[in-house]
Amino acid sequence: MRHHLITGMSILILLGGCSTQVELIGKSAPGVISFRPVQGQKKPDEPSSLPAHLVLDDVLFEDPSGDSVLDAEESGTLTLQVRNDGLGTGKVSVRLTPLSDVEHLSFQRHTEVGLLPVEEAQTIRVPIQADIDVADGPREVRVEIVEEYSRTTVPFTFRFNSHSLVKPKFRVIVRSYDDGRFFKGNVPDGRIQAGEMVKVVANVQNMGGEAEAVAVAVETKGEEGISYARDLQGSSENRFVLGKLAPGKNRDITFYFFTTSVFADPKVGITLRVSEARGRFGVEEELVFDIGQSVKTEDVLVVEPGQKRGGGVGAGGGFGAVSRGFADAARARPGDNFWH
Ligand SMILES: [Ca+2]
Ligand SMILES: [Ca+2]
Repeated sequence: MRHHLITGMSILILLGGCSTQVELIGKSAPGVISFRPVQGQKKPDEPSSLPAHLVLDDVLFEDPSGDSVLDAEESGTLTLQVRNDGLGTGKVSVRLTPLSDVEHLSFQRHTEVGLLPVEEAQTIRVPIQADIDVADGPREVRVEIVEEYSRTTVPFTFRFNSHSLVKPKFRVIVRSYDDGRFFKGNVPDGRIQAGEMVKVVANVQNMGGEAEAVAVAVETKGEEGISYARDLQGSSENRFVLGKLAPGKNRDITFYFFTTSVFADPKVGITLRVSEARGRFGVEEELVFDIGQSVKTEDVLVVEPGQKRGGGVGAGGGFGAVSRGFADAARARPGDNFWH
């Protein structure tokens, strides 16, 4: 049974100043020991016999829109290029500690990276997400690349800006209408009379930020004496799918309404309900057609493209700025402010 006690143990053999680690393997018969070189590989969490030394070669922040600002609903990536120029394998993790308000931002506070052998580099990616309710503001996060065996850290302050959502804002107008001869009962005088069939070209314009899955439902709210038709074939389909509506873009929708000849109300109200993918920026607008009157039509407004907000990764954005203090930082030890 004696051999079982040494099976799996490690022996450090010093060869002319170089160290080679070997590991006993198998269940050798008593008195016979077989071994093979481990070639730098160690069991997990087994500290290296020589110290690692981590160097932060590069820091990069990327975001989907490419403006280096973390916009609402974006997921950016903080990329760290770490190299071990020490003498032993390092065990690497990354710790992020908020130094500013990080409400509506989410990121892993601690990420295990794993073992980093001597002379090897590792790219570490830390996702940072901003949800829909994130506010405008500068943000600061303390980033520590930790070498777990020696408990040394490479710390720096990562600064970036977050921007709140530019909300979609819909404008609904009557662009044009027609009480013409397509229906023989019409009096084509530009005024709305009871008993007429009116063709309406309504327009939905996005005056705000990006909108997806935009749809419009046209409703007469079941009011008696008013009927809706999508076309002159009599389709009752009242939902118009507009899809993506970029800032400043607009789309026409065309539909018809008609009233009975005994329609007594002073006005016809048609409700347009605009919805979008996020489910919270839709609008409901009533288009009003006064009986006996002509209808006020409006033009689509020209929307200036929104001023692109600057900011970037802020003061700490450039790697030059971020890299200040690396040399000192790398020597930080437990008990220093760098740790915990
Ligand atoms: Ca962005
Ligand atoms: Ca008329």
